[in-house]
Amino acid sequence: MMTVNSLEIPRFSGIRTFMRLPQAADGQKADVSVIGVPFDTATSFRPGTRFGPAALREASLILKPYCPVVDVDILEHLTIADYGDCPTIPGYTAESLDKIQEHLFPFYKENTVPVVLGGDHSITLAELRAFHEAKGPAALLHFDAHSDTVPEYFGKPYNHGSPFYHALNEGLIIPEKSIQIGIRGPLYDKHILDYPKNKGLRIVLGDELHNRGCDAIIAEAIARLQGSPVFLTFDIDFLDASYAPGTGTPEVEGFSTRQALCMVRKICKKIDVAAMDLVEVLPDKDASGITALAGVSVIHAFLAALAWRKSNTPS
Ligand SMILES: [Mn+2]
Repeated sequence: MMTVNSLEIPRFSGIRTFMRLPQAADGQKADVSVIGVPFDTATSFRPGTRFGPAALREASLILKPYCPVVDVDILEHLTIADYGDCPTIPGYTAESLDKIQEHLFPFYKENTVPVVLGGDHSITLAELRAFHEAKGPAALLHFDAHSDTVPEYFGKPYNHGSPFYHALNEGLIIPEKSIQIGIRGPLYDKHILDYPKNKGLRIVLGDELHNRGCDAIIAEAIARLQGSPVFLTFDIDFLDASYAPGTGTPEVEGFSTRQALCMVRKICKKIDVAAMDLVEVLPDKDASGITALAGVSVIHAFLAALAWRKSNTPS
């Protein structure tokens, strides 16, 4: 599947699809399926991630297919198509989660790797439900400043701070094969992480990642995730607020874009990632576009690792 030749047609021209790749017609199959989920009703603080998919597509115009770090040409080994946006019902979280799950299910059922552009982090619960329905429980590789395991907000279950509480509760993820990386910032109380920890989820606090370094955590993540189908969810606020100001709940004491790309490339070369999402990009607060650029770069890092795996697997 060919992208537009940016040496002939300038990359700032044309209709915006992810990486200028073809917009897929119904029934068309690709190794990787890009789908936007423009939903931000479940945001606890500042809203606006409903415009995330559009901003990510715009930022992705700048991406090129060859990754020198991994030494792989993504489009040489993967067909990728943009399937447009998933329908949602603004203002109605539970109903939207059902709609998102229904819309995404065929992608998880097919032999394709869905890459979802968020949207607030509540959408990952719908993705994990669809994933579970199609493939069974997932091993979770989760980059975030927040654990997102709060049982309820304002007496209501669905919020962008609660998807992994429900994922654990509904058996959508295998806790002993899952890992959260980069969790930091002040919490509501001392015991708020007890539930996921007691379930067996590995939570790598941001402070631990800073102290032990990326390589130690990369090795631990690979050991934990290897041998299972993995769901990768990347909340852009894993990055420090200085690298990703355009997000709903930014946190300081975080990580650089370079550290994130390095971790994603190294981990994803060694594990079987069956689906990913990139959530919480908020364009209104992203004055210079660096957050969306960081977001699509994380996706590019993942695609490079996926292409590398394909090129190194004997067929
Ligand atoms: Mn999150």
